[in-house]
Amino acid sequence: TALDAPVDLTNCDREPIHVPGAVQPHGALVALRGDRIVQFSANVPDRLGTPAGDLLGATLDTLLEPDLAAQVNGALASGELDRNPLFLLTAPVRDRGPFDLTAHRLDDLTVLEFEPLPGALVHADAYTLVRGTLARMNAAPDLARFVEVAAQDIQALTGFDRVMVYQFADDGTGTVIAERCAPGMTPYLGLRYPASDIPKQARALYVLNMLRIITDVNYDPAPMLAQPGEAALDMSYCVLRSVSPIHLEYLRNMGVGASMSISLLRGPELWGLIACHHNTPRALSPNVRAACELIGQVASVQLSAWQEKQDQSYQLHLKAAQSQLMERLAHTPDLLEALVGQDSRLLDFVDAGGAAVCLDGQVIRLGRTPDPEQLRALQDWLRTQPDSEVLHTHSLGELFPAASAYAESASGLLAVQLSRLRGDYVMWFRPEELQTVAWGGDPNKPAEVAQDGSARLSPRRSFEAWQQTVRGRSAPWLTEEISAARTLRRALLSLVLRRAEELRDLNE
Ligand code: BLA
Repeated sequence: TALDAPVDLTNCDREPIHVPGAVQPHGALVALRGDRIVQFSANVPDRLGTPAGDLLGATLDTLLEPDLAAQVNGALASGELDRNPLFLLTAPVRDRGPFDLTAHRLDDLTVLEFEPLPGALVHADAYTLVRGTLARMNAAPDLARFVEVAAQDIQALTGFDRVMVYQFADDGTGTVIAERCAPGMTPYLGLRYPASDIPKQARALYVLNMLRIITDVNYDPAPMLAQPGEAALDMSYCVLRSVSPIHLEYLRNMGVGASMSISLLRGPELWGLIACHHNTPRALSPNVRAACELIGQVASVQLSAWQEKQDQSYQLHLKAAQSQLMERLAHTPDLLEALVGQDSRLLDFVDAGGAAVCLDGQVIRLGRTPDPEQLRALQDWLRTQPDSEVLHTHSLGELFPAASAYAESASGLLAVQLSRLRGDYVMWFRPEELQTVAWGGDPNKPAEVAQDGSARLSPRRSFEAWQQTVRGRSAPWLTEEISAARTLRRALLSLVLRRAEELRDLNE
């Protein structure tokens, strides 16, 4: 599904980057179905020395010396190369010098990629280095040191001028949390970047494929040529995949000559990237890339463990507060007393700054809350909200403008509805978290119109730090907190129901 309209800011998340129809031209690509060539990059004749007219429908013998072709065919047929991607060999191709040859299978196709040896750019002993890295990452006492080790060692392994660990927040923005850069370069450490800098189809691709490299941001793509009727090649797993022109422009505007990034996953989700820049073009051999991927994979597992540990201890704390409250509800006949009486842990229940219980026309407040009159207005507004059995927001003022007046104490609201009719609610409030965010460039100007006045948008050119103070927002409510509120709602409703029945029985 090629895009008809030119790619711009409004549709760049629809650019089908996995089927670019071209490769980065320092290497060459050939795709086979069975033993026949069905697609190749237009630079194969130039790079590998076979005339274009001889390729489609031919076997590998046309392309490689008979010995080498036999070796590759044998390896592909042996079935021992079932892992994807397959690393085959370093081999001379005719008189064109040695190439690194890698292969992978996708559906019924076999894709061969030829890359010229990067010569001096191969690290002498990747294995020893990676072994050291794994030990150092293992010994890191905390997440901060851990990502520091990752940045430092990826730089040592690859020689990139700048290596950053980039972490995504829930809203898709990303912050540079660790960095190593060559002397004289402006550091990006601590800067935050808008979610739109890495569109969602790119994030999805980066979950499938852990590593991508742009060897020279100034390249002219080599288009793919295919047999009639052949679908455009899915390059999700190709190392030579030609990348989005928008992103190339972005990198050029940043003064970058080459770029590589390695995915950091937490379970099935993209947690972050190890992003690398070089001031000039840079290629890495397949074994150095494989070492980078290994570090990325191990780092992903360890990151997940760090986060799990953090989450678990908080969840234990929540559970304790929650079971205490449930206990009180079971033993204290008066609901209000159980919720807000002495030693109540209602505030701890979801780690709030304040809470209010509106029940049977009474309003009881704990901690920092809006004043009673403001609470009544909020209650009225809540009653007009559809589907609001449990309503949560970390920027109440955006939904209910009157709340801006008390943003300081209550930018976050988690409200449990007991009876919309009577206006019975339990509410928790979170204070404003004044955040000063250092953006890498003005986030409100993600693009500018090209100089010739055309409508085509290009990424913003300013990468100067841009300060913004975010107001009217609290820390977000966590999934566990929201589900605890749902549980409390069910418990309260069944209590209310039981008491109504008891009352009825008494009256009968
Ligand atoms: C891809 N954007 C990327 C990638 C990064 C960034 C790391 C992954 C590819 C790579 O390794 O180079 C963003 N790079 C950054 C950021 C920093 C950095 C934030 O170094 C900070 C220091 N990009 C835009 C806009 C669009 C866009 C406005 O800024 C679209 C209109 C698109 N970015 C875009 C696309 C890709 C991308 C399409 C995918 C490139 C590909 O893999 O083909």
